[in-house]
Amino acid sequence: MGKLLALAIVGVLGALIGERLMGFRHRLCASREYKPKRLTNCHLIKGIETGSEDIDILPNGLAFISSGLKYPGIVSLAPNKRGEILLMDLKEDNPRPVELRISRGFDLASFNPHGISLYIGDDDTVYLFVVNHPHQKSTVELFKFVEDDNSLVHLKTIKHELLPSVNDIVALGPDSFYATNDHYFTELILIYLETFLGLTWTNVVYYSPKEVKEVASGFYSANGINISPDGKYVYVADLFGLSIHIFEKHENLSLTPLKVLPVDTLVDNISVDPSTGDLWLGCHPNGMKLISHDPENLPGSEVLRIQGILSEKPVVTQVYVDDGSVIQGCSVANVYDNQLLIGTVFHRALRCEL
Ligand SMILES: [Ca+2]
Ligand SMILES: [Ca+2]
Repeated sequence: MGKLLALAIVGVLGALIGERLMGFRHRLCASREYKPKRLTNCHLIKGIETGSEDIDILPNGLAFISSGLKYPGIVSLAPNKRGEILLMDLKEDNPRPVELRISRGFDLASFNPHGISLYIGDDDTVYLFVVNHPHQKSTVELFKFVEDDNSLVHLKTIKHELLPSVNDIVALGPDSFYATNDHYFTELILIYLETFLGLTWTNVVYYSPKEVKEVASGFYSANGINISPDGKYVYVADLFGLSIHIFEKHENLSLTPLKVLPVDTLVDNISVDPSTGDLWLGCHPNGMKLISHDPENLPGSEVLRIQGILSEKPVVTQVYVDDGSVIQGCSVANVYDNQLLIGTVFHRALRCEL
């Protein structure tokens, strides 16, 4: 009888693990095969070799790029090099990225920048919010951009218990934002367990110096976040949920879920074209390749454009796909005029003419 019971327990456990494994593989699009779809006029951006995780662009064509992310479970091509914020003027004929100098007193040695967001104040001051992971913790750094000097003045570091594992942010004011947490746990072993089991415990948090509160929850892994040009809707990428969540934003900063748009890929950051309201998504077409990083089977890149996101039938267009031979691990796509910038978690960056 004892043996029978043991056998039954082993059988049930085996079935449970098998079921979780199937779900895990599905959420990573582990079996997905894809063919490259190239644009005719693309060039690798010189000087970016070790990541361009997030890109935000000012209305005057200045693009800010976060580079050098070290993220648990993802390869880094320069593990001992600190991160940096690069600036590129997209109005130039042949734009080149330059590193922005950061004011004294900021701990540059442990700078590990991730998601970013720009905000233009009433007096035209440009604020740059940067998710940072010094020593694998999560903070949000607030900077003021000084254009004459190609520099960032550090204003403050924001830490909060509701911001334990921040991936991306969207600025709402000179010191307020929505942030996504991409994991519930902060210890590596528990992060792996949470991901494998498919727990939907991650969230979106509103932060201001006066109030901090959770405004949305129930994501497998909340990643990119952005806002519509009129400021009325908020878009959140659920990386392992293979979907975009659309929320209505209210005056008291709470969010109401409107709908979920499934996409067959792992969406990382979301950019919004300020003139059309179109969404540009940097995506990982096969998450298993991203985490395994096998040189024989490189992680690919995919860029999607969504038109009419609020309509009954949004149009989803696959704009660019690469098998990793050009760029690996695409995390962001952003547009300015007829230029498309494609950034990656740990690899190069591409500039294409549309
Ligand atoms: Ca961002
Ligand atoms: Ca991200």
